[in-house]
Amino acid sequence: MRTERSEQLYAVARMRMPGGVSSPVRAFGAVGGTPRFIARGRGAILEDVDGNRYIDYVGSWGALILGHAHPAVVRALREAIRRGTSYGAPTEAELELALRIQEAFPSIQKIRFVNSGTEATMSALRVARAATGRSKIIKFEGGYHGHADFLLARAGSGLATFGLPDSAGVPEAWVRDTLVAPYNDLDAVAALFEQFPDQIAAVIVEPVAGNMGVVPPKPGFLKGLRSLTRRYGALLIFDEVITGFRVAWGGAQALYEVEPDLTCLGKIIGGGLPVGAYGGRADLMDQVAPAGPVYQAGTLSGNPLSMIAGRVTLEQLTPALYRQLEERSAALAEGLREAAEQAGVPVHIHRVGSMLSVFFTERAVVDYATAASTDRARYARFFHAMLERGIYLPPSPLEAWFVSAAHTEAHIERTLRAARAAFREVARGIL
Ligand code: KE4
Repeated sequence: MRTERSEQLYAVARMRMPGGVSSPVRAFGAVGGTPRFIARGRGAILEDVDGNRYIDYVGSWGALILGHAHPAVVRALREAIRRGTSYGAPTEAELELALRIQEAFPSIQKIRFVNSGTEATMSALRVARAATGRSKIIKFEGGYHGHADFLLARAGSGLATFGLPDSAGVPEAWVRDTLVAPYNDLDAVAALFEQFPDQIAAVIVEPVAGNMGVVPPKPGFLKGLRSLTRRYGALLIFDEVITGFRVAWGGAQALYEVEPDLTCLGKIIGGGLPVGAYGGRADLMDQVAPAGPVYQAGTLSGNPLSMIAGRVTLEQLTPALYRQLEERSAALAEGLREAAEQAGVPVHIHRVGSMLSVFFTERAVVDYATAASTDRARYARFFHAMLERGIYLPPSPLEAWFVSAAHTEAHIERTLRAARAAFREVARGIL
């Protein structure tokens, strides 16, 4: 596979941008090799600057549930951009998207749009601290909620990949109120509430963890968080930046029938353009300026292009489409399981809807500690064996694969054919 152009661009990029990328996980740090500079995407296919084509399972980290350059999204944006890109004023487009999100998420009585998942979680936690008058929060080890300083305490995603429990540049004082519990461990959460009974403003959780690889909630875990937070007067915040509209039309809160007080969204609701949102109970959201004393603002918040791309995307998410995503994703996961077994490579494959992960470990994976036991060298070997065969996976064992509406049965079959060969390569490395 020729990669000269990517290599040339990467050499220059590293001189001009930290690590040559705009976000750490893209630098292939966990798998090695040269990140591919992408020239275009269409449907399930990415094409890099050397002309190599790949079936894409990153999907811009989950944002592109319809695949790349969906015709309806492109048409709507082409039309919208003629009217300008941003006015810094209210528009009907943001209201239309708000209404559609609220149809799917009844718990979101009021919503505020921002420009990233980071802003969404940071702001939701500010609301929680204002509404409760409390300072502490609980997050989970391996949970990633964006890069707000006080959340970079044993986060997931890029940080988990690099094993950096905390980031440089974050004063110890700023994470002192950030309590961390193992994911899926209700007893640990109960113990923190007993230790700080009236000091915890909120628990923030990925209702399906996607930043330590995909780790589903154990039965009762989310309902247990709901009852603990109610008992101690804390708020429950679902970070559905990945799971919102991914695992179901109404997100994980619909799938697991647990209603949080606040929800954070991103990715899919922007249709591939910059977006984030937070929302929930009206009494809480009415704390947000200018309705209330919690300040939060943003130049491009609610910009018409993101709003329109998001609305048009949600309009395509029909029950039939979710059935198709379920079928294709189940076929992929089952095929991967069989391929690994045939090659004699021990793996655990986790899937919720159209997000999934392959863990190269014999241990059951239930939290970050067990997810981190996945064999990174084997994943790196598998990643490159798949990349060479035209399959573009997340360049980290602690991220999620995403199946889009554009992935056909033929794409899945081609992926499984590559996986059979890639698992055999991994097996040869084991022997
Ligand atoms: P952004 O600020 O990157 O838009 O969203 C932060 C965020 C918040 N919550 C969850 C559950 C998330 O997964 C994310 C961002 N996800 C990562 C990858 N898993 C984005 C990819 C990257 O960092 O480059």
